[in-house]
Amino acid sequence: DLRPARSPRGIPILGHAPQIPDTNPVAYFGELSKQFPEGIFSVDIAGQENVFVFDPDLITEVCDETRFGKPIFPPLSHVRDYAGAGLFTAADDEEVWGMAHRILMPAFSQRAMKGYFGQMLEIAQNLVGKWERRQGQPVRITDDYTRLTLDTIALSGFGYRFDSFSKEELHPFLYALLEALIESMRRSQELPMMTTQRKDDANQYHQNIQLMQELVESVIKERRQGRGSGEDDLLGLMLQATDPETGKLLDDDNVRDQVLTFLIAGHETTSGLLSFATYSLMRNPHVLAQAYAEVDRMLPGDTVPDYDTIMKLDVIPRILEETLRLWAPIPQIMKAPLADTVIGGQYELTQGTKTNLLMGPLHTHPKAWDRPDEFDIDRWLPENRAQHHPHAYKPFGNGRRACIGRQFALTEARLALALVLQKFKFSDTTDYKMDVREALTRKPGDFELVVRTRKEHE
Ligand code: MNH
Repeated sequence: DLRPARSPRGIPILGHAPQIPDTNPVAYFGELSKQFPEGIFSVDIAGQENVFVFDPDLITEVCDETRFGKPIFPPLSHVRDYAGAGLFTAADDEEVWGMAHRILMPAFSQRAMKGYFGQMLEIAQNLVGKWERRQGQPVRITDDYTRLTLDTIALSGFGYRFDSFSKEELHPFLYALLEALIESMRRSQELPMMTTQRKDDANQYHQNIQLMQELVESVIKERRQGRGSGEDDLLGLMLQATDPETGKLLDDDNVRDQVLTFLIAGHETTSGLLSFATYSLMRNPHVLAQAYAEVDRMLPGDTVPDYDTIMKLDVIPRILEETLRLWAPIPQIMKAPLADTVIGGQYELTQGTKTNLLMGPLHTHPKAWDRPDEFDIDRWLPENRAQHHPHAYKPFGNGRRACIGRQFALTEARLALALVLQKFKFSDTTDYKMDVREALTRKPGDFELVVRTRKEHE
């Protein structure tokens, strides 16, 4: 028999919106999920039905691309205010999505990763240099990983240098982005008339968007004026490659949208991954010891890592996979049924219903994971991996709208973690308590550790 998904108790007329906190709403939905062992619930947000799903078998149905697509609703429709019709925020049926996807895929092949390796290494060495100079001092870990990932995507994707490690302050682009993301989230939780009343916030929002777009203009201008235009990096493809299907080039507006999209999507999440991985290693000394042993075996002394060695690592990739399970930097993605449908044989979803996948509850669902809260990298040994539920792990999303930058992120993160562990020891002198900050993606807030080079203390 058919039934609607259950809802938490709400206030009539206003729905559940008043209970949803402005900060860390996804963490709140994760808490709510504990009241719904059936793995699905429904919440009214600003007058709209939102279904949340986290049972792996229900997720299996939602991941069926013949039945569900990626809709562009708030907050993503607000992110379009700056990312436009870039890959992340384009609708499934927008022609530019398919064009950009086909044009940019070659830039994310495994072979392409080898081509970016030199630039990834250069920036990772900048991080190491900074931490060597900070010997014995507390370091803002997440900020420095953000410098690393922003500089890496800008250099390898666009030949553009932020030089973040030569500056005390984070680049203004990052403050503008953070504020814009928070404003996009906030707008998605209120009625439009509330947004209209917040005039100062709207002004600030437009200034932030302008700052980001001006930066993008200068990235593109530098390429158009400067060095040879035959580059086969992301920007080279965006400016020169024709779509094999339509034979068309991306237009200038779309190139701008893509550059901003990649500057955002290409750094936020990887910085979160590295931060949560470092945190997890501090909390799991036996895993940290395995990681040091691997690095000392594969990269003894001051050996400079090369691409082939990084691809042969085993412990570090499993640390990253387990980190993405417990701390997925994108904690929620949205799908919607293409037509009225029923999932789990009983839950009716009408066409277009906002259907949110909750990564935290999915990635710790007892149906799919033993000792779900334990950080256990042996889950990712080949023999154990084969036993996993096929749809209980979605840190990179699903189907054709899954992350195009997955290999890029994993290559960059493997290299950075390997280099950092080759050089440094950390001590958690302030006994850091995890303080997750959500701004579409999530990262640890105010995460500081004292860094010391390993040589002098062994
Ligand atoms: Mn990434 C889409 C997670 C790194 C560029 N990315 C997605 C989605 C998830 C995701 C989840 C699907 C979103 C949705 O369904 O709405 N991405 C990650 C994680 C990391 C990551 C966890 C790092 C760890 N992503 C990167 C990097 C780049 C990148 C690095 C670029 C170099 N991601 C994208 C783009 C999309 C995307 C572009 C949109 C793809 C599409 O819809 O065509």
